[in-house]
Amino acid sequence: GPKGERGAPDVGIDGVQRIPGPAGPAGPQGAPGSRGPPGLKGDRGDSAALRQQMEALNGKLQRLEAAFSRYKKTALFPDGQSVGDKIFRAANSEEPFEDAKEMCRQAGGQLASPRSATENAAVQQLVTAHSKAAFLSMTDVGTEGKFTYPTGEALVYSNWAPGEPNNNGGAENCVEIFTNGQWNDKACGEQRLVICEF
Ligand code: MAN
Ligand code: CA
Ligand code: CA
Repeated sequence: GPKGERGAPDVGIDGVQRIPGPAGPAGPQGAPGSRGPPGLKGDRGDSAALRQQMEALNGKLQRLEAAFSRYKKTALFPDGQSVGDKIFRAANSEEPFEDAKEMCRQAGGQLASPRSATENAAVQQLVTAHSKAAFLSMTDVGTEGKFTYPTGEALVYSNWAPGEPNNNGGAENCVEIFTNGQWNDKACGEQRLVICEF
């Protein structure tokens, strides 16, 4: 409550004006005010809402990954092989090098270019399944004896059969891969199984 009022000036019994006394002490505390109107409904806490969204997304991702894993198997069967990010796929045809190269380019890929023993084994698997040697992408057309990828990059991996490459007859600038996984330089005009990589 508010302080008491200051006393009014007064005149004593002796007729002398007295100085007003000091303000009185604070009054007693007032009664509590009435209850206010209810506030707006509060949000669920941020972390709880985010957790629920994360759990829902995680469940969706799990189901998507499982479905994709099975989908990949059907897509790779029976003529595909996947190694890391790379997918090899055999076409059901045998062509001269330039035609084989064009087929893969048209499909958005390029001829098989195994850059490791693992990739080579994947290509070998397709060659074995078809019992037909396949062309790889590499040639020594630029400089005789120096095999490169289509970009001109030198080989980072090779698996030449013993005695190869021998440029037999002075005219072997393409590469075939045998069912045993080994490579031989071969005339580009020969027809070989087409295997592309994507
Ligand atoms: C033999 C070897 C190979 C060569 C072929 C050509 O197998 O000399 O290096 O590429 O003949 O048919
Ligand atoms: Ca050659
Ligand atoms: Ca050869």
